[in-house]
Amino acid sequence: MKKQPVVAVVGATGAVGREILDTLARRNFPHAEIRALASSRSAGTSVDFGSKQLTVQELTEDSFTGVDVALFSAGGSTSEKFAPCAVKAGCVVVDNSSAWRMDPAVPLVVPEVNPDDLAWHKGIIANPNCSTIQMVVALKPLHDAGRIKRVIVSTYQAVSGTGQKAIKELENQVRQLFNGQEATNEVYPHRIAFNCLPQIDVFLDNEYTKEEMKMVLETKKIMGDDSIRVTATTVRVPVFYGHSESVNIETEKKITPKEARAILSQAPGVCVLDNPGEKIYPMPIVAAGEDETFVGRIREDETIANGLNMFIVADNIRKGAALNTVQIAETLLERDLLRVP
Ligand code: NAP
Ligand code: 3JN
Repeated sequence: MKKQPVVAVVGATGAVGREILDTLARRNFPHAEIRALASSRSAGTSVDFGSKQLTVQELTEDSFTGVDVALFSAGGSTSEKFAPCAVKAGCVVVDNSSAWRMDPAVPLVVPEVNPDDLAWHKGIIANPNCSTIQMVVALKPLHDAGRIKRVIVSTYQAVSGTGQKAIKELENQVRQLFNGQEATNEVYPHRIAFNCLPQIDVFLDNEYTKEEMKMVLETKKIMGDDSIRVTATTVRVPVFYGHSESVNIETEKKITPKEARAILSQAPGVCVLDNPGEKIYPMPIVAAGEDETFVGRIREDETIANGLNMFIVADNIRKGAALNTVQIAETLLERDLLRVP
């Protein structure tokens, strides 16, 4: 593509959509026009794009005329309905929802891990779940070094992963409790302030949540290795920005903690923060507002021959959603793949 692309942001008023606009502006994404789209509820309002303001337009089937790339973050049902319209109009879609992630005809991409999968896109590229993204950014270089056989992950996920309403719910509950009032909840099934909820998304027939199964299935697809066994427990915690993960891996070939630190220090998108003596390790307050995936507390799992434990933290709205989406669009542009085959 020689001309500068016309870009549409679908869900531009949401937590992820606003961060996509900020990321496009911050990284000087080449563009002839940026179109901010959302539902009729917010049509006519404005959103920030760098120092400019964009007027939000209502998303309709005709919104994609003349658009080269559309970055979707307006939920799965919106993606299911409108992504095919966009592709029909000749627009490449990068979709943040789970609607297309496990479709065998749709690449599921983390640019640091499997950028070559972009080559076989047919118009839609799926952005993985935030918890999966930060885990595979850290695990891929270790898989390449020693082949990961099994992953056990427990997450500590921020409320921003649920969107604007959940951010407000935590704020309100903290205010209510400090004022001696009862905390009210609408978004989550229980109080989130000063609590942890071992439920993210709905429960499935196998007693795992949908979020847990997203981590299991998406990890295998992105790493291109169905034989990796993954089991997950996903937990919502009263943190605003930054998902944390306790990750245990078993590898075929031994990797010592020192070797893991050296490998991860060279890995794209990873920042090793691992100096326990100085109380240096990843935390949400370190990762919030940053692009990198932070890894620390790297240590041997002494219960098995080839095991490692680590703690992985990233900004779920940045690397977990907006940044990864924009990096996909940047890679499509660099590789001249910004067209529907
Ligand atoms: P949010 O803050 O609630 O924002 C939702 C956005 O979607 C708003 O812009 C909203 O527009 C728009 N929208 C909703 N229904 C629409 C419709 N029928 N037509 C057009 N626009 C519509 O949620 P969020 O946190 O930004 O998340 C949005 C979606 O992104 C999620 O549902 C999920 O699929 C995806 N997501 C992915 C990850 C990840 O792990 N990669 C993380 C978070 C979110 P209005 O202002 O007009 O209501
Ligand atoms: O809860 C989180 O921390 C991440 C949430 C992601 C999310 C929220 C609503 C719908 C998703 C997702 O990306 O998997 C979806 C969805 O299924 O599209």
